[in-house]
Amino acid sequence: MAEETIFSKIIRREIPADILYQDELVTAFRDIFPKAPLHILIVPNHLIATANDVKASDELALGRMVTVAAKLAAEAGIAEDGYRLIMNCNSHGGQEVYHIHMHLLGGAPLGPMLS
Ligand code: DGP
Repeated sequence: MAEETIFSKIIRREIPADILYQDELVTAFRDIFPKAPLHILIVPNHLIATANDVKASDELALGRMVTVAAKLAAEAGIAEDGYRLIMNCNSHGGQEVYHIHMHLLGGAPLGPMLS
């Protein structure tokens, strides 16, 4: 059983975060250490630790994460120029918070992915 992280407290609004979107499946909030002019995290409301733990029953929430990312990118005016969606998995992927999340990064040219 995965342990809750700080993201569960953000989702339940027990600690402060700049929440931009929330529905019954997902929550989106600004990353506290932004790596781009726009850096938003989109997370499922229920705890899934990593991409390795995703089950078929999670597909609705995971799909919603993408549609919400696109909606927030459009609202921020960066959809046409483009943006990057990233999900890190485990240590080699650079995952630090073990509540699966999608990074939405944009607002400037981001350069090649693996530079
Ligand atoms: P990752 O390395 O993929 O696990 O990214 C975790 C991100 O979470 C990292 O960019 C910083 C962000 N983060 C960590 N703690 C907090 C927090 O308490 N609040 C917010 N808004 N972001 C956080």
